[in-house]
Amino acid sequence: MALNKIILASAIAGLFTTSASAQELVVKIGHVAPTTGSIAHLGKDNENGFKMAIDDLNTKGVTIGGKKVKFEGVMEDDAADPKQGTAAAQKLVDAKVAGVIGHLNSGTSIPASKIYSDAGIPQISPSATNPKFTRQSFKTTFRVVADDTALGGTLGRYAVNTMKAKSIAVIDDRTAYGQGVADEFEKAVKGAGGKIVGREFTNDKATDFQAILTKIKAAKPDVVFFGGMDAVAGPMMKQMKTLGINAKFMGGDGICTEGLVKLAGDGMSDGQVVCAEAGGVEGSKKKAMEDFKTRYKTKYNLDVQVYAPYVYDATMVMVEAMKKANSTEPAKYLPALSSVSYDGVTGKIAFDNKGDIKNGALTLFTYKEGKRSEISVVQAAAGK
Ligand code: ABU
Repeated sequence: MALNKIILASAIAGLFTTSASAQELVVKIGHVAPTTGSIAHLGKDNENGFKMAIDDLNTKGVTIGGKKVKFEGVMEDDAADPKQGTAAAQKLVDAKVAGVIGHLNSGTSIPASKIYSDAGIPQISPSATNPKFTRQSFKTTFRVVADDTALGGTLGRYAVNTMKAKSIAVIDDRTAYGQGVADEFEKAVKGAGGKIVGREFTNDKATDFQAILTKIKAAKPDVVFFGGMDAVAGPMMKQMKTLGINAKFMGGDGICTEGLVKLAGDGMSDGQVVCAEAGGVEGSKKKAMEDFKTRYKTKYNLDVQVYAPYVYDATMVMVEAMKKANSTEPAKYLPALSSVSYDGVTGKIAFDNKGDIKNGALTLFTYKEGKRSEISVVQAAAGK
């Protein structure tokens, strides 16, 4: 009798176990960033933000359509190269991911967006700021940061109206982001009545800027704006110092990183740099962002570079749409993503009809004593 009871209990337990595991749904979410190459420190920062979101979701537990979901991150490296970007996108489509967070760069996010659109897979970039990204009429394309019109426009007006710059030189790295943000900056400077005394370009792998900086020195600018990333900006600032170019240095979110301090070394002086992150929180919302940065530091023993909180929120907002739609199928949760409203660590996230964040903000920063130091948060819409 006792033996029969044990057999029956085991059978019931077995049935329960089988049924519980049948109720678990594995959902793959892709992530792409350059985790090799000169901005690998930024790509890894993004990837860490993504892994933190996946870990938090799995720890907390998410149930969708009556099934417990186990999220699986599928991470790809595009090396910030447009060709590798499209190859990574195709790999993720073939792996049947339910959505993609990325890419980091505009130059990779834009070509990859067509691949995701053709496959009907939602893509949220945490950092690609070229306006074209969301202006291709793709229903699957979203971003959680303000764009280069806001970044370049705000910085251009700030240079003329607040910094009272009289003569401004502009350099860009000819990438979709660098050239785009520099063009917007130049337009805003001219619109505010400022004077552009030089426009030069380099590339995103360059290390020697002697030729263009010598030309710029002759134009005697009081501000040099660089459209590009911190890996190029750092050595450029060092060479400006060597050449005796005593100008303020401005740039968009691509240079506005914790890493710029090390990359510029003694080429950076206190208050010399003014840059903008393509997002920002004020007042009571700051606590969530600060808490995120503390948790990130504890988990990875690293400081956030710039984009990790935006990657974290992009992942969370995608899952929020899945929960709202009660489905992880792209075609079913995509409409919910378009109309989502989510309070994240980077503020409120809701999208306009292009897939751009509504009411995006910017944060102006400088650097003091080797640390990024906030100047102010401004509303991006006011800058457009
Ligand atoms: N937004 C700055 C870096 C990423 C990009 O747009 O290329």
